[in-house]
Amino acid sequence: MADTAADPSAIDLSALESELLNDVAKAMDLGALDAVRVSALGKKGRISELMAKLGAMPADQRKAFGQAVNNVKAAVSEALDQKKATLEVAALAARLANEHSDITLPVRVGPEAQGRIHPVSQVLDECIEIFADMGFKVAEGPDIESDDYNFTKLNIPAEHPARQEHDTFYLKTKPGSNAAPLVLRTHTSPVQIRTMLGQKPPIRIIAPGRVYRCDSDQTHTPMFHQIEGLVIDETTHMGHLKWVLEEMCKAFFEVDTVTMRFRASHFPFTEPSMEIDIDKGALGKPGEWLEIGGCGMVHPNVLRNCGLDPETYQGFAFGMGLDRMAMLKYGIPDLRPFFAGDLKWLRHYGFSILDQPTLGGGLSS
Ligand code: 2U9
Repeated sequence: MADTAADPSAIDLSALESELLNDVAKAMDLGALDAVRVSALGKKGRISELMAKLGAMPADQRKAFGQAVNNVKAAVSEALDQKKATLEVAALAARLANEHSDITLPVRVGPEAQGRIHPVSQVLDECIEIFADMGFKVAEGPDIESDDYNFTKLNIPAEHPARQEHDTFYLKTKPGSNAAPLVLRTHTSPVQIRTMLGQKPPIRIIAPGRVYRCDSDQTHTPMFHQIEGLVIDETTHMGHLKWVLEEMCKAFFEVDTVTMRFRASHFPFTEPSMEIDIDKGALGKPGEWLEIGGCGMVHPNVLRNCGLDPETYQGFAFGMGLDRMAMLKYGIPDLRPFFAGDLKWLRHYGFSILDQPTLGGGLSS
């Protein structure tokens, strides 16, 4: 037998080629094929080792033998490439036959579905939807107000006892200044004052927003939310006021009928003034009265203070606490967690951002 280690030209190249081509043909998957490639063409592969020995051969043999090894290498490389392409097509066909996507699976929950709308925002959105349907526009104003807009123009002059009842937060004035101090608004009524000063009737607005009173216990927080409404026209009367509030309560509590009681009261900015009670039947407990806000016909002095002649114009106003409305509608027992930023509470009492309240689609569904 020829010593191929000492004389590589003695090797039977055509037998080696057949052997390697046979190995390629037998490889059943891409892993097995790669093992054949490494055994033939890898660094220590059989063809690579023959190539490495070329340098040590006598020059007259080197060219012909090198050529012959290259032919084997080319044949094996081509067979490897072809087989690889065939196996890749087969592997893809097998994946397509076995793997499938279930397009009926629910969408994975993303951040937009995990976020929660605070009950106060939900109730505000519900109120805006209800009042917009009755033709009201939303009006807004600053949280820091002048004493004039928050009190004086609303028929609450300096020294009026109602100022004490409002537990007002006053902002510091410059030392030596005798200008009236600014206040954190104690109600959203200054928004209606600004509206009346800025536009002629007919006026039909709601004014929702934060209000501040220096008061805190189980049922009061120093900041809370109100929604107030104002309608000014030439013939607007108490019948309109009662109808608007009744429609509002039916839509808000999502019931067909609601029994209401307008109890005589007193506010400086309305005359006559009333407190609004509803029968708890709307909440499933008939026979008990529940106070939900106050209302009245706008006081002639307030109209005059805003440049409107009370002989020509009249109208009504009302006010309700949004936090209290959220507690009533959604059975939330305590006011304090409204402002605690507790995610566990928000996950329990909050609303999906994907469910926008609409009158047609349901306010709270
Ligand atoms: C103007 C004229 C009149 C708004 C009104 C009430 C009665 C009222 C309370 C409800 C619950 C405040 O949050 S609460 O404690 N509000 O009882 N508010 S009439 O009257 C106005 C407003 C603006 C120019």
